[in-house]
Amino acid sequence: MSWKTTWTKYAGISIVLILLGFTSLYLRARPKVQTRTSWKAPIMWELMFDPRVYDKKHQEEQTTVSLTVFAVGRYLEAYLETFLTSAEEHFMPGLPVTYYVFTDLPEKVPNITLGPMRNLTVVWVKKHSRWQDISMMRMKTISDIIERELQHRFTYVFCFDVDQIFKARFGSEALGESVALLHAWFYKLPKYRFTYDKNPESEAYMEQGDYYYHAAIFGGTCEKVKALTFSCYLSIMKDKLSGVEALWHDESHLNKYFWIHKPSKLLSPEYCWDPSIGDKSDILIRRLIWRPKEYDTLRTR
Ligand code: 5GW
Ligand code: MN
Repeated sequence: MSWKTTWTKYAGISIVLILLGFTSLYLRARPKVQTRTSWKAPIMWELMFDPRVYDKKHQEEQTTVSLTVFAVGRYLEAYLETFLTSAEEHFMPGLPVTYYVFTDLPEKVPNITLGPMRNLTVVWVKKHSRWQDISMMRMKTISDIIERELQHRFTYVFCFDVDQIFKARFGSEALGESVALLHAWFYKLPKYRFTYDKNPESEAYMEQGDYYYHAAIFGGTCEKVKALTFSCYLSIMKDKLSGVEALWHDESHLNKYFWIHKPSKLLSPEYCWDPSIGDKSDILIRRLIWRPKEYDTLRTR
């Protein structure tokens, strides 16, 4: 074999290896949207990844996933069953998943047929009288359950609002150390429109930020999500002592946290889309969609 053939052979092999190294993410697959943050965290859009690569990796690593969801008061009957049955179809297919359902009505949790390697645990929580507290105090409950149970049993924990339904794969490509979701209503807006908390008296106060994140989904390793939820809980309690409440409650605190502690992965609004938004031009797949708010029946107080 001549030096030339040898050289070509090694060059060929190197190129294949380099390509393989990059194939977990094709950052150029979606030229019209941002696919990476300034701190080099990927923003996951359809076509950027091969789901099989991620599934194989996580199956080999024996990744385990927990999902937390709250269904307190009337939200249980309105949303929980469709949330869970659709999650069975689309959330982390092929991986072991345990749902943690937090509710004040444990006996009303529907009996769902679960796939192999999938479990559901119901945890009683008290119903706070103010809806703002129902939403905010999730941070404390999640922090507690990670400390008590999840950190010993699962690699990752993902925390979801219940008023949504899975429509397509929401798979292992979404897993990462610390994962935040771009808010469907804000991802295209200029920064000055972001609804951060602007009251200097609040712990959530911020003048500027990177993105506007949606609190309907966040996740990561147990360690990172524990740090996030505990920090947000402390900020919420400090605000209570100061007699203030952040503009968008837990979401304001979440945005402040992710401004200081940059997430390692971002999910595009394909992972949590509001079908009532007119401009769908960037949305190639709707993995999860918001369900309509039944304000009259659910939010009477
Ligand atoms: C009820 C009235 C107003 C606001 C929240 C609630 C409420 C929320 C409730 O009565 N029971 C309940 O379980 N929640 C949990 O908090 C659900 O998991 C819900 O998805 C989450 C956040 O509340 P959302 O979905 O009404 O908030 P947004 O930000 O989607 O409007
Ligand atoms: Mn919601």
